[in-house]
Amino acid sequence: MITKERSSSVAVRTIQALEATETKKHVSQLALLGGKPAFAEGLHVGRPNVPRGAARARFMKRMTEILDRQWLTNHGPVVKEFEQEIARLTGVPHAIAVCNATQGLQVAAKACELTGEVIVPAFTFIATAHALNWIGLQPVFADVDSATHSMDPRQIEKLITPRTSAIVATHLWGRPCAVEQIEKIARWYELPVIYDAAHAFGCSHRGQMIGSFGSAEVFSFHATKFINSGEGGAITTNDDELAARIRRLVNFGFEGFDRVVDVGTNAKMSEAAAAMGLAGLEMIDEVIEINHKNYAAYQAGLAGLPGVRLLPNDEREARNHQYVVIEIEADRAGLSRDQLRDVLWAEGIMARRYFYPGCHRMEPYLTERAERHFHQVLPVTERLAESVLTLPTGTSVGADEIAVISQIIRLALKGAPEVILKLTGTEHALASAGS
Ligand code: T4K
Repeated sequence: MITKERSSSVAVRTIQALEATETKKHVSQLALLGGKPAFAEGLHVGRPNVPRGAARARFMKRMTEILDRQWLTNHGPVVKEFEQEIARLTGVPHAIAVCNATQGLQVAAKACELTGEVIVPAFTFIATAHALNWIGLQPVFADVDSATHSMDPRQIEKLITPRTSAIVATHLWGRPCAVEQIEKIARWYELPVIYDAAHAFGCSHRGQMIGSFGSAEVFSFHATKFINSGEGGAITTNDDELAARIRRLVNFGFEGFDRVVDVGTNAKMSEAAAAMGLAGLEMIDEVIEINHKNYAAYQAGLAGLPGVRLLPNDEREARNHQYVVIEIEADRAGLSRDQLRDVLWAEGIMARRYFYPGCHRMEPYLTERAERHFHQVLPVTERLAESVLTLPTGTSVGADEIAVISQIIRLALKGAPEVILKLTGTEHALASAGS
């Protein structure tokens, strides 16, 4: 295995795969079957894009200024600058920085005065549902659309009851959900829509930036997001009154000194986090370009593989390409998603089965549904939970690593019977894999 550091202004890549590219030509060389792992150090989904070179120097300078100023949080100048940049890039009048998107969703829900039930997609990160549950709301799960992986608008109406107070839809993988259809239903039933836009910073829908839809949208700048502030997020809105309320709620309900007018929380972003976020924004075009190239490399590497579907991206729209998502159709691929994941993990390719097993199958929702004898069928969520795998991208990987990953997937599918035999330890597997 070769380990060689290479860096540009943002790329933080460890080229560890060259030998593997040259040598992994036969199934028996797969690490699962006794070969050497391709990536000794591990390739992760969600490896942070950290500032390098000039961007790092500017980040360090900002940190020094923060320390010298002795103003560390509570809407300091760096947070204000970060908010202005978010507002500018999303084209909204109001962006309120928060400590993470989970709190952001809670604050947005409180600001919109949600009560009772809220319709959410079942196939999303658990934070979408938990954020609402945490403030006493009941998430009601809607199935998602096969093509977009986001909430299927056709499933919404049948879930609306007199207790429904809102729709919270996710733009999963940074691909916009069915905004028009969802908002049409919401208007008819006079429900606010909040978007969980945790994945969708820098993305557009019909030429309009995500951030400007619904009552409010909530971004995440967690370490694993393509723009990160360590922990962090932002709520964006076009609504002046709602923005003023959100600002109060983020800061304990204060309106000026000594005057509390609302039950608020502490969801403020710190100056250090904002400095990291600004460093990310300075690199945004470069990071998106790297992600886009990585996506194209996967497209080429995985082309023609039966049963492997790389989720397409609409090239006419702005996309951040921060998630590379494949669906494995086990019958055609010869391996199930989980079997392929086992092959990849053995190689140090830490592909993730986001968002298995679906929110409705996690606690407390699983037990609640069983207790209510609520046997709602969510066929698309169930299928995606068994078939989706996200692959490493970002500034830590490049064409060399992606060629190796693709070749390993190719070899694994070619040698499916041996892989299954190894994983299950039964001769029977060979027969069933061949059928
Ligand atoms: N809504 C949606 C749709 C979301 O996806 C999320 C978060 C939220 C809301 C809530 O946003 P925040 O409240 O977090 O702002 C990760 C993230 O923690 C989470 O933010 C993210 N979505 C979710 C999709 O992924 P895990 O449990 O997969 O994280 P973890 O610790 O396994 O990290 C993923 C990989 O990243 C690791 O294998 C290694 C790498 N990593 C991670 C960190 C934190 C690093 O290399 N360095 C790091 O510092 O949830």
